[in-house]
Amino acid sequence: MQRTLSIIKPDGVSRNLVGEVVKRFEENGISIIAMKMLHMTKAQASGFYAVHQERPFFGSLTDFMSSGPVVVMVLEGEDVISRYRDLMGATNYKEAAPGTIRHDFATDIEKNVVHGSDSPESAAFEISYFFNAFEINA
Ligand code: 3AN
Repeated sequence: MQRTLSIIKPDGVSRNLVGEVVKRFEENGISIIAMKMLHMTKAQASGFYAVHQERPFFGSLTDFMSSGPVVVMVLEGEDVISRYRDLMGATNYKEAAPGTIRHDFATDIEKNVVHGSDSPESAAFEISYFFNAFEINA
């Protein structure tokens, strides 16, 4: 069993896509074992994306991620890190395969509806960034 962090980004929440994303997890046998809505400060978004701090899009990305509420979830399942990344689709929605969340809903390379951890190490960091042990219903 593996865990990963999912974020429905501010564009996904404001466009009423929470149910659509959650439905895709439930239909694909991915369990949601923790979930909450929160609105990050710019500093909190910068801490979350610290690995990208040298990238040219860092300022814009952290402005966007702190622009409105997000829904954060811990997902659990076999091989869930790569299974969830397959459901999300490529970072650039123009390259995302039909039927993926980003292909179906993203409008921009930055405003691409969802985030998912890319490795077991980043999943551990990202889950602990938002959830304590009491909030995870294992
Ligand atoms: P992913 O979310 O697919 O793992 P990362 O980790 O490479 O992609 O990038 C993190 C986030 O940064 C992306 N979800 C997207 O919002 C934003 N991003 C990535 N590449 C670009 C880019 N070239 N221009 C603007 N924003 C980007």
